[in-house]
Amino acid sequence: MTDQLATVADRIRRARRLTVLTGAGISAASGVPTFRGRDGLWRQYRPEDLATPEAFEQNPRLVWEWYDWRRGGIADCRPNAGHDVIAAWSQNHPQCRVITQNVDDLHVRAGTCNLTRIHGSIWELSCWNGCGAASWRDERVPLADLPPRCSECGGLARPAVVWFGEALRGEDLRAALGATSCDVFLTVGTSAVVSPAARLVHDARRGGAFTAEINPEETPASTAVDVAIHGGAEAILPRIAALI
Ligand code: BV8
Repeated sequence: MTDQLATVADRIRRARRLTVLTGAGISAASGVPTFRGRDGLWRQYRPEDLATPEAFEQNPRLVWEWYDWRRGGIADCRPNAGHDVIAAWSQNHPQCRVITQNVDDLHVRAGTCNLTRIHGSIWELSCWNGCGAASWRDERVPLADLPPRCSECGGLARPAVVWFGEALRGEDLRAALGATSCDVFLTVGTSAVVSPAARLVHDARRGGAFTAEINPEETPASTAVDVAIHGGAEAILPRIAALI
């Protein structure tokens, strides 16, 4: 593994453009449950049954109870050493872009620059009726009212996240696709099963990027990347940073 770390560090040192894609695994060490891990959210609830517009249409209170429960579990979580390394690269590396699938905002709390949250934020809400109100931030746990209301039209508010079956916001998708034009593409802590995020590492590789994965487990991306490092992001990223 030491050779792998040295290779990745050397590539990052020489890279003009660095892109980092993260998934739920980067927040695991912070205590945020992953989606598909042993203690993941999928165990207690089936997110593909709840994180959808259909589920919200049918039972907004149940979906909000699930999000309120998740928000309560995330509220006291803090960025870990993996978030901090990525934040430092985003601040110091000339062209470092960070694309996250996570909605926990731990990259935001870590001070990450050039960050695109392609699935939105669990701390932001928007109007379900689409009355035109801009999305707003509400970090109260628990929320005062379930389901919360839009302050503009009084209608239902929804979590400002991208649900399964919903399109990503245009500007986020463009930013993510643009970030695949890079010299080094790191995919960190994602099971690489949710599209379009799972496609990005392949787009980067086709564009000539050096690609590396950091994950304790094998994923569908492991055989496609140049280097697959088996380990936790909170341990591996500081070791790579120390070699740059
Ligand atoms: C779209 C926000 C098109 C909500 C999320 C069949 C039916 C219906 C849809 C589809 C289908 N087949 C494909 C689709 C498309 C679908 C999809 O990909 N589904 C999957 C399940 C097959 N995608 C979509 O619907 C997307 N939209 O395609 O739009 C379109 C176009 C026009 C018009 C309409 C539609 C939207 C997808 C966004 C869904 N929203 N989140 C919420 O959070 O409540 S996705 C959700 O999964 C999270 O954002 C999460 O980040 C994401 C991906 O999961 P991971 O991050 O990878 O997490 P996971 O637990 O899976 O893995 C964790 C990894 O970490 C593991 O590998 C583990 O080993 C590793 N790990 C653990 N510890 C560590 C670690 N790694 C490093 N260090 C550690 N310490």
